[in-house]
Amino acid sequence: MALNCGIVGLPNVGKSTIFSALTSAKAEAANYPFCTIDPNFGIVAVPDPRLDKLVEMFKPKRRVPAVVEFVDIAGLVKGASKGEGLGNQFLSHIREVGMIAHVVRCFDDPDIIHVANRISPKDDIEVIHTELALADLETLDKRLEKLQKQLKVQDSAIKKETEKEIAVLTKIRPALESGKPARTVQLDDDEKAVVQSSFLITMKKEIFVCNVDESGLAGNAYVDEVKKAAAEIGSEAVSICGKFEAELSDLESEAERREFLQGIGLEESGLSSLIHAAYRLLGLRTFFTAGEDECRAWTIKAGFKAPQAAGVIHTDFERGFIKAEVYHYDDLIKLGSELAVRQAGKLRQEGKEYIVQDGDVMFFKFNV
Ligand SMILES: Nc1nc2c(ncn2[C@@H]2O[C@H](COP(=O)(O)OP(=O)(O)OP(=O)(O)O)[C@@H](O)[C@H]2O)c(=O)[nH]1
Ligand SMILES: [Mg+2]
Repeated sequence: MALNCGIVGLPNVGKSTIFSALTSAKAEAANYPFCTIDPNFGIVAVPDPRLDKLVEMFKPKRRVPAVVEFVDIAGLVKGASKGEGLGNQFLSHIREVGMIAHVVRCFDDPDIIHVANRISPKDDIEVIHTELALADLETLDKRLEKLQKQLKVQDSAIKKETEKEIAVLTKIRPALESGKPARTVQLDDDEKAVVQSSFLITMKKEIFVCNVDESGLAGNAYVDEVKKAAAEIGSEAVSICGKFEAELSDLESEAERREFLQGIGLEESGLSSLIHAAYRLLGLRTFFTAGEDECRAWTIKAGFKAPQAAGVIHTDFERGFIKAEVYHYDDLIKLGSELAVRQAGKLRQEGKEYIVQDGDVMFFKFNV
């Protein structure tokens, strides 16, 4: 269940620059709006120093980090839902991502065209939110039309489900109509489960990415504006400077990267602050499997029980789950080796009801 993340924003704000810097893929970036037409897909390893430490201890043949997929699409302009610019047909490429990264221009440079001829993060964000809401309104209305037809069927169970979905969609509609994200509508868990299948983009969590230049990394007035907008919707904003990020990802060793970051007064890279924010907002957790063959990080949702976590590795593991042997990464570091963990009685046998914790090192016993 790798996390995937769709990048949206106005044209020419630096989406492809950031995408390339994050993924080391070379997406075309140029100083004209609508440079990107076909979507770019890229995969990055989730930076996790714990996995590096496990590799140091187990010296496995393979090191497999968790990954995040990014999708970079064409920019949206005001009126995109009515066909302005390239329209919003490209949104179909991000309908099924787990999260939205909304890139906002937070740098001054008279040479780089801004489609509205002014730099105003607040207005830019509003334009994108309106266009996404209108795109969702279109999706929602199509769905409603289909559901209305479905109401005519005789099967009472289907009819009941259909009525339920119509009720939820009708509840969401006014928000979209006024340009607000669907996620601003209060829904209970039942209702949320109903809309999941209709792929509303504005139901997804959204993180703002401030595209800053070197001087903006320490913060600037534009970044403050974005942070305020993020706080209003219970989200977060991270700053990324494409140039720094690209240089950083070219460095070979962890020590070099740390030195580079310290040199500019940062604790972590833009990539890792973005991924950490995403894990926080989406409630994602990491567990590990570690041995001589392979050390690997796995992504799960908070609250996953042991069999569900096993299912992320292989469906057979979930189906035939017997038990899990578990210890915590922190105990391994404290005690120095797996053997020491065992001897200290910190390796536990856990059953079907065990809720996997972030940093657990797990070994599953199963039978199929
Ligand atoms: N000065 C400056 N220029 C930047 C920065 N980030 C991106 N640019 C430039 O802005 C222009 C647009 O960047 P892109 O990455 O192509 O923008 P985009 O959002 O993908 O644009 P579309 O695909 O057209 O929607 C390019 O010329 C970049 O080099 C920055 O932080 N500072
Ligand atoms: Mg682009």
